[in-house]
Amino acid sequence: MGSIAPEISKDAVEAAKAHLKEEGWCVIPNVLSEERNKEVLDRLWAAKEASEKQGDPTRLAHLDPNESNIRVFYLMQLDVIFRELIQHPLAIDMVKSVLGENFLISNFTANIARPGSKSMGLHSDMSLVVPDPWKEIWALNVIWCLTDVYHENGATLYIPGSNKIVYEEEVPRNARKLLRPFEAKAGSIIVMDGRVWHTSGANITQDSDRALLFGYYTAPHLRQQVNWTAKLPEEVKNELSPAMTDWLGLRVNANTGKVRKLRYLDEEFPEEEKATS
Ligand SMILES: O=C(O)CCC(=O)C(=O)O
Repeated sequence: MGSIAPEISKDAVEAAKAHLKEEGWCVIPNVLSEERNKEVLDRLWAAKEASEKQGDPTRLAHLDPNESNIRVFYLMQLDVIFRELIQHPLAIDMVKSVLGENFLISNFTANIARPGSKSMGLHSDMSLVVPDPWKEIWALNVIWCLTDVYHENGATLYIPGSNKIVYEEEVPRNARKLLRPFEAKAGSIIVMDGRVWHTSGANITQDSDRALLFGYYTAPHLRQQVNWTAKLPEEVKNELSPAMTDWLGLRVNANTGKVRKLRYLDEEFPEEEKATS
């Protein structure tokens, strides 16, 4: 395999990992060229049409307060370009730096916040898939910025320091006042620890879309948000690499021996020790 991201220095990647570890997030600019970014954005709009055509809605009223948010839920089923992005070497390197070698791809979705869109519910991504306490990072998002992202066009809003929240009751009652935008240029990725409390911002511009893709990766003992075995067509499954087959949880075995390695009783607790205890 070539270098992880030729256009980004090793030092910049290491600095980003350190920031992610401490603050719960980092921004890495220039991951996609202008040309590639435009291609992905164009294909996102095509995926939106394809999603609606096959009966998967692009608006969910329980998620977003009005029709100005466009959601595309099954990106990896819709276009190979999204299967390429979800396994981008830099994204995978960031994921492994937090979750280790074993992880699953839980979901890969888009949220285009068009002018007039408003905030969804405040949440951390871990709080959606596992109850508290959240003592370890078992999930993270790699967010692809397909447009410039800034406060006025609905940048994701997060609570600084909320990656340290362990119990739901610690979420501050004045959360609204604490929210800050993740701002980044088109072509950047934002990596967000699954414990960070956040929401989508309101897009108060007249004519500027905010398009983000959310690649959601989790520890292998957490059930994925999508059952990819059911959702991916056979021809797509057949062309996946062995690594993608693992990451999508498509093999027969699922949650086996990923957290604790079993050792025979006689090896771990030999008879002599049993007799003396
Ligand atoms: O669109 C955003 O800024 C946030 C979306 C989000 O957090 C979600 O869909 O879970």
